[in-house]
Amino acid sequence: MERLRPSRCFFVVFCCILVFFCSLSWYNMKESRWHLRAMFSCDQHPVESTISSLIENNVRLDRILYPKPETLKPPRTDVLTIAPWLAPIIWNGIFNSDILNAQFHKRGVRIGLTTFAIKKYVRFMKDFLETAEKFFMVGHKVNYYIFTDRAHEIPNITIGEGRHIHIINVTGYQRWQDVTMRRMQMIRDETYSRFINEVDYLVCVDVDMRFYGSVGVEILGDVFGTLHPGFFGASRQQFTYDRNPKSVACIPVDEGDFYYAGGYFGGKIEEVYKLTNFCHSAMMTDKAIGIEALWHDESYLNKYFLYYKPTKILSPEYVWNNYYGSPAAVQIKRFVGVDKNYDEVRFRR
Ligand code: 5GW
Ligand code: MN
Repeated sequence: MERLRPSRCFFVVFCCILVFFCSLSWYNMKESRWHLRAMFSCDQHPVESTISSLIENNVRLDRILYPKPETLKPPRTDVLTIAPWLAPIIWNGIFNSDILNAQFHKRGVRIGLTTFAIKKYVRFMKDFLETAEKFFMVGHKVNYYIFTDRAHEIPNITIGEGRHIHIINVTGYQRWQDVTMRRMQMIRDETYSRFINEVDYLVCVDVDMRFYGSVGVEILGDVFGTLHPGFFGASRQQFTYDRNPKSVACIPVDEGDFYYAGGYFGGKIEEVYKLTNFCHSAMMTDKAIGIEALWHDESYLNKYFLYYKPTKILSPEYVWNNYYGSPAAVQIKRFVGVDKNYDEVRFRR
């Protein structure tokens, strides 16, 4: 019998070892398919890309001096400052504007303020804009979006640097209920076609208002609503939600967190799209069976916020009305309803 040549012997041993390692690594690969997939599906390691962008942008670390937050001494104990779903409720005294401004400036945030001045409501525009220039998002990039059917009556006001007024021509609806309710549809449509390219956040407010105090980036968040000044101390039963089970806006008496004001909401563009799209669609569903919720757009907004909780909640400081007096909890009235001469401004209500 011919003896196995040493070279052939080595070859056989080599093959055995190769087969062993191949099967071992195949087994490992099978166990960690996700790992392989992750390796091939990521173009770039996320941490590496973040770090390289940090280096490129030469990030500055600015020193800011301010009093230390005191864990055992909350700044406000007279009001609720956080909802059970961990959304902060913004009251005077609980935030530091210097810290917030510094954070938002670094991001170069762009803010859109939408309002409607249809028919006789153009008369509120001058005070609204003049006071907004003094108090609304001072030092930030602001676009005013004014929906109106009387563009030529919008006053010419000098606007600060980085701020612009944009007029959006719309036709006014005959019924006043439609004037207020169709705001949801118009904001939704402009959000989709325009706002998404121009701003990061939207703040959507009534026009029959005036700013008296600072309204800054503390209000910004994914999606925010505002506590109605007439109901922040009220019980569920007292909330004027729509109670008609046939309406999409219906909220049963054993549900509800807060009563939110129809005249002040906002958030990131995508969230405002979702909110306004829900409210408009719900209104159309009701309209098809001949119903309209008790407080119009406000009722649908309250229904939305019951199931899609706002991530930030503004205290009534942000939508006050002087016929609610001056309760101790409201230390600043930042944005206040202007007295309307009901017969003159409104035709019927
Ligand atoms: C007119 C008559 C009755 C109700 C609303 C209007 C109306 C509202 C109008 O003719 N033109 C107009 O632009 N609006 C817009 O809808 C304004 O932006 C106004 O701030 C918003 C909501 O209507 P308000 O302010 O009369 O509603 P409340 O609940 O603040 O009294
Ligand atoms: Mn109003």
